Amino acid sequence: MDLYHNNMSVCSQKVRLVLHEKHLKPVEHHLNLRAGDQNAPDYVKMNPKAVVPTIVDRGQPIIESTVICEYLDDAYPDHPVRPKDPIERARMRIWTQIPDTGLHMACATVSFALAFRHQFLALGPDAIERYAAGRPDPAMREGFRQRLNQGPESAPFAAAIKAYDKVLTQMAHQLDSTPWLAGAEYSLADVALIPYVVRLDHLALAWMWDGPRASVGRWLARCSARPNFSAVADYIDQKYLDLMGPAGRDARSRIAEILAH
Ligand SMILES: N[C@@H](CCC(=O)N[C@@H](CS)C(=O)NCC(=O)O)C(=O)O
Repeated sequence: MDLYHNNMSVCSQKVRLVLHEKHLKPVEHHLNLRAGDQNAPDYVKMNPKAVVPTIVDRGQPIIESTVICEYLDDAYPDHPVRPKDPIERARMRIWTQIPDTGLHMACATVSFALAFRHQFLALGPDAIERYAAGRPDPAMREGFRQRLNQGPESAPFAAAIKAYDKVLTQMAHQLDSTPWLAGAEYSLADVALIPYVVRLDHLALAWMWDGPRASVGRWLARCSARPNFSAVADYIDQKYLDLMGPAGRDARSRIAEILAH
């Protein structure tokens, strides 16, 4: 099996969490997303949206992290990551949809506004243009250009913080009564949400689950103590943390203001 991924990408973290849980060791191909490796024509043939991750197994490329995670559990059933109980499995799927129906975009918007756009802006206008031109789809090019101008004062940032906040409330509600998101067992529900909560932590925004949502912090501690968390911890790029932590700390009062309205 081959894995095309990026060390800090949330969707790659999801897939690696499942691979590590199952003790599967694919050949890893690390893509530098700032250099535009994901736009290379050979990669776009496998993943037409030019995003990571992609796995190639049995000669077939498989894309979309949620689909990949379920594929891995179908193809490699040892160390299952889906509850047997149909009710819990349905609940698991409600959680795994959450990134795909809004949280992933919210995470990208928040991460870009606070930190990632500064990485691009530091590259200078020529490199930015080369990167934008390499995106395979005009809507993606436009979205990327817009994001470069959207800082923490922008309306999309406020909407993204509110979307994140809503998910944290939903998580706390569930985790007040069960140890894991789908119920009694660790599952793809937890895998789907871990990277998004870790991202807030990397942005020094863990205060968002202080107080009535403290069950989210206890859940994150339980997730981090599991051996498969090496799929996140062993791939951390310190340069990203050095950028994200201070940026998130600087935005605390702006975020508190958004959440107060
Ligand atoms: N729905 C896709 C989203 C994949 C995605 O957006 N990946 C990001 C990293 S987490 C990416 O490759 N971004 C590259 C870019 O924006 O240029 C999935 O779940 O696999």
